[in-house]
Order: sequence, then structure tokens, then C-alpha cells
Amino acid sequence: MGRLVVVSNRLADPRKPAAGGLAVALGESLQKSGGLWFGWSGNISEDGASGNDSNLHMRNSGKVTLATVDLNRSAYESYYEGYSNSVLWPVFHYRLDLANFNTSHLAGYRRVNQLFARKLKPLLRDDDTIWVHDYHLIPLAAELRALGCRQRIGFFLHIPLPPALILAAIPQHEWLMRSLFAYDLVGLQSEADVAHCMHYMTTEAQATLQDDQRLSAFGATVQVKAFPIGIDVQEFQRLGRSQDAVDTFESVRNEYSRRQLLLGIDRLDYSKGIPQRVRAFRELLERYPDNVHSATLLMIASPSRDAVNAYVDLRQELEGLCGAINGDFGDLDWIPVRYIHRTVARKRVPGLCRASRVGLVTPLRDGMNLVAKEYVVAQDPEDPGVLVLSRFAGAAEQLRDALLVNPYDAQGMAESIQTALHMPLAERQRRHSALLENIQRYDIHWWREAFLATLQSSATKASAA
Ligand code: GDG
Repeated sequence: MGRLVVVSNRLADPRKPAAGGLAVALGESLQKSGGLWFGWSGNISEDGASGNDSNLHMRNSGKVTLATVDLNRSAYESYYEGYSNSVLWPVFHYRLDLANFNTSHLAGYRRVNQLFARKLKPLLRDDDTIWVHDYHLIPLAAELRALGCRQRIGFFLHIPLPPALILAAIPQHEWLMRSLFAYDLVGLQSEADVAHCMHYMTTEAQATLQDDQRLSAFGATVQVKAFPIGIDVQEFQRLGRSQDAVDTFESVRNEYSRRQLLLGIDRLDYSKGIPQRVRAFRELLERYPDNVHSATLLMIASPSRDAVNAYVDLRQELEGLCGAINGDFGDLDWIPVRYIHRTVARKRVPGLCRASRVGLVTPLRDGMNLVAKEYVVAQDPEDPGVLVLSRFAGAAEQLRDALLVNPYDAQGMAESIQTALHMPLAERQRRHSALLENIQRYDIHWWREAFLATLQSSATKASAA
């Protein structure tokens, strides 16, 4: 394989420890082949230009070149806050009620994808393999092809792909979905997403199925396949053995020695089902009073996209719900919900997971959900906590040994939490070992290698032409 070129909205320096599993995993492949990572710098320039004049910044991190462009404010607002996060994010998470189909958003989204293509093209070599990430950049391959690029290009969507009739609510859905045919390979998180994609393409785009993975339409063929993303298990285990993690574990354990701790860690996002989780917790206290003065819900919701209206509303709703439970049930020596609207240091995450009897991962819809996998990996195999997982997380296709719940059903969820709190040790161990085996087998390295191997063996647009 020639050089790997990764394109994503934001990038991270793969050599920095805080970069996170995805950056490290992509960084490994990039380092091997001396690759290029391209994306937005995160800077918003105030020059008032249309986004076309953005500077290109290049720097090296080992054998990897990091190339970034700035966006001006209007490009940022229409491409990032607008089309990406007020149209694609809500619709792809089935939230048509939260979508804002403002036509200027689409124009900005197209302009930034064109800008990325124009800036990237001169940096490319003929034998590069290009891997584009996520919903911000769906039309990027089409823009690159329009400029004459014939390299292999793969795309991975980190969020869910909804059913055809939900997608069809996007005013420009034909254009958006047609642009997927410019890729050689489209990777999705789950089999359910693949089924949705196939159904959309055959019913709305009149595509024909070549086999169970290949679709043809608009004179092109694309392969569509599920590659459920995993975590860097070894890195997370290492983190869990570090002094910081052990200290966090011990201090939380001591503080809650007389309580049962339930943990939720998410970005504060409406897809994560956070208010629904709080309602289920309230239901638990009402229906099973043995938990009063005992069960404590620790919810860490890191700030996210707080300039988008829906996120402001969510924050207010959550503060109201938590305040009401604490007011109604709390006592001098017990606060039922500890809600923290801050990002906790990554080194504290494994200790928090290990100290919690129950991990509550209850999204209304999620591409995968890596917290579910991290929670399992952080547990003590001799005395593991129980993962309560929404059936609507992509991870539920793999993690069948979690307690699967419907986050819309507060009563059902409260029952499952009660089951988790009283689960006998032998069952906890059996479930944990089955979950861990799956997470270890399908880790981040498996994901990266499976995607790239499939992309390498896919027919290129160049050879198909
Ligand atoms: C998208 C898709 C898909 C969370 N709070 C804190 C913190 N985190 C870390 C977690 C985990 C990561 O952030 C969140 O990953 P998720 O997978 O849950 O969710 P998204 O950010 O929505 O990611 C998702 C993913 O892409 C990968 O394809 O699984 O479905 O939506 O690692 O631990 N980390 C720290 N402090 C926090 O407060 N340090």
C-alpha cells in the first residue's frame, strides 16, 4: 500500500498521550506509511472572506504530516454548527424535530467540502489511499473526483445511518446520498445501518445490488460494509493501572463505601439519553425504596456544542431534573444525583468506571458508544460491575451480554438497574468475561486493519473506469 491519507473535521497529534484511541490507532497506520492527516485547524479566522482564502498550515509529527486549514466565521457557522450539527447530526440520530433545514447551511457545507478538496488535491500522490471520516465530509470524495482524483477513497461514518424515510426528510437527501457513490468503500458502525443504507439506495436512488455488499447507481459501484469501531483495550488497561487511575478508584470507593454507585459519562448531547436516565433513576428510587440513602448516580456530562440551541435546552432540562430528585429524595448525608457539567481528565475515567457497581450507557441512538466498551474493560474481573446498555446503541449488536434496555421506558430501565444492583457475583463474572472477550477481539486495531484491508481489495474508481 502507498501512503495513507486521513481526512477528518478535526485532527489530533497522534504522538500526544491525550489524543485518544482513534487518533492513536490512525496515527499507527499513518506512521507506518509516512502519512498525511488533513482537516480543519479549529481556528476561526475573522477575515470575512468566504472560506476560500483559508491558510494551509503544515507541520510534522514523526513521519506524519498534519495539514490543516482555518475556516472563517460564516463558513464555521454554516458548515459546522449549521449543516453538520443542526441538520446531519439530529437527522442521523432520528431527531427530525431538532433539525434546522436552513438552505444557507447547505451552501456553506458544500463550500467547505470544496475548499477541503481544493486544498488537499495538491498534497496527494497517485498511489495514496484516502480515508475520509464522518458526517462533516460526506461529499468530499465527490469533490475530489470532480477535480480529477482517481485514488482509492474510503469513508467511515461514526454516527448511525437512519432508515430511508427519515433520510428522505432532508431536502437535499438525493444529492447527499448520491455523493457516497464517489467512494470505493463506505464503512458503517452496525449491520442495522448497512441495512438502512441498502434499503435507501435501492428504493430512493434506484441502485442495483451487485452482491450483498456492492451497489451500483449513477454509473458507479460502491461497497457498503459494517466495521464496528472498538477501543484500544491495552492502552485503556494501561491507563487503568496508572497511579492516577488507582488513586481515583480508591478515593471514589472510599467515599461511596456505604453506597451503590451508578455511573454515566457522556458528552452532553441529546442523543445520549441523559434526561431519560435521570427519570429512570427517579423511578428506581420510587419503586424500590431500598435504594434510598444508598444508590447514587454520578453523571459526568462534558460540555459540547453549547452554541447550538438544542444543547442549551438540554442543559436546562437536565439541571431541572437533577435538582428535583435531589430536592425530593436527598438528605443531610446523601445526595442522590451528582451531576458534573465538566470534562474530567482522561486518566480518571478508568478509576471512575471501576468504582461503579453499574455503568449506565443509555443513548436514544448512538453510532457505537465507546464508553460502554471502556466501562467493561475497566472492571475488576473478580468483582465486575454491570453494564446497562441501550438497545439503540450500535454497541448493542456486539455486547449482547450487557443488560439491554429501552431508554424510552423509564419503568423497564429502573427494573434493569435494580436487577444489575442485585446480580449475583457468578452472573456478573460470566457476563463480564463474555463482553470483554468480544471487546478485545474487535478492538480499534482490528477495526482499522479490517477497514483498510477491505479498501485495498475494493475495485478503484480508476480501474473501474
Ligand atoms: C462518536 C459517535 C461513536 C466522555 N466524557 C469525558 C470523556 N469522554 C470520552 C469517553 C469516550 C469518548 O469521550 C466518547 O465516545 P462515544 O463513542 O461515547 O461518543 P461520541 O463522542 O458521540 O463519538 C459514537 C464514536 O464517534 C466513535 O466512532 O462510538 O457513537 O457518536 O472515549 O470516555 N473523556 C474525558 N472526560 C470526560 O468528561 N477525558
